[in-house]
Amino acid sequence: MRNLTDAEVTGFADEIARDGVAIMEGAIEPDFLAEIAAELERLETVRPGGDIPPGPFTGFVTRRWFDLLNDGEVWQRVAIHPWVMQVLPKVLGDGFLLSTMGSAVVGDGEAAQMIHTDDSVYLFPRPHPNLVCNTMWALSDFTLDTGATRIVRGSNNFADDPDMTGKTEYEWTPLEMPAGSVAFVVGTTYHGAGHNVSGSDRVALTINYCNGSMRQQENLMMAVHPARMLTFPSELQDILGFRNCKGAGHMFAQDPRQEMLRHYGPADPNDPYMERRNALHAERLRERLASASDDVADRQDVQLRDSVGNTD
Ligand SMILES: O=C(O)CCC(=O)C(=O)O
Repeated sequence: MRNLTDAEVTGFADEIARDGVAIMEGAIEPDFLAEIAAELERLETVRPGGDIPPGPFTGFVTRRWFDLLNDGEVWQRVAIHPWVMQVLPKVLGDGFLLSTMGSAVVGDGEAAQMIHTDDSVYLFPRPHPNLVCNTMWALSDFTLDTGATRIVRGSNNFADDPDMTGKTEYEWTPLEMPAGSVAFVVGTTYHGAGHNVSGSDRVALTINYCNGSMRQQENLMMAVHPARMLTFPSELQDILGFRNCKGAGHMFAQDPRQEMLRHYGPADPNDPYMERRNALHAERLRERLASASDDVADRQDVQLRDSVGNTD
């Protein structure tokens, strides 16, 4: 794949600063897209229904798989997409990190998600520097009918965070883009998944990055066995947290990889836990279901029975 020109990188960064969003069409080459789609199909068989129980915010017929770096090798390439890696330093600064990787396969009939921002996970009042930049990967067409993300353009420059009571109507536009596109959605932009009335899945990924001074949303450093992480491409290791950011992230005031090699090396892609990980799927979801509120639990229970079998 060719690199973006400097003018293209600047163009995307300017658009993100102005509108809070920018679309790169043709960013996912057809073979790459097919590999990701096949991996999602595999996940549907090993962890049916996604990794989190259905709920009002995450969706009732939306499949979200996480901890993807412990799945197929393709996710390592998704995390360091060359165009994304070119644009992000202009949005988040040089020490940016991978924050969370998930699928967002929005099933037919899913209601629209509440309008929210992705940096609300950090309790900093506006205005603040960019803390988060999400990338929405369209593996199928994003249209109004398929539930394209609803975007409030320019809201990244609003003075306040969105009203999360659900009482405020925002003027949104659908993030329409053809399959194969990747859209940047900066963390301050008001947005939410749309209502899917298309009769089929809206297949997408949300690959989310943060400023290097922030804690990552998914606990990526603890999720992947250190010896396995040492087999990842160094660019991916960097954004997992091995690259120091202004002195944060060091071990003995040096790049942590040097000490990790002594402690855990040599690099080894095999993690015996992985054998059990998928098998524990139903147990994990059941435990979470037990702590869900009653109204949600009734709906979740039906979903869970469908996805992982009897919950009794
Ligand atoms: O799937 C989408 O269109 C947006 C998803 C999203 O914003 C979220 O889950 O936080």
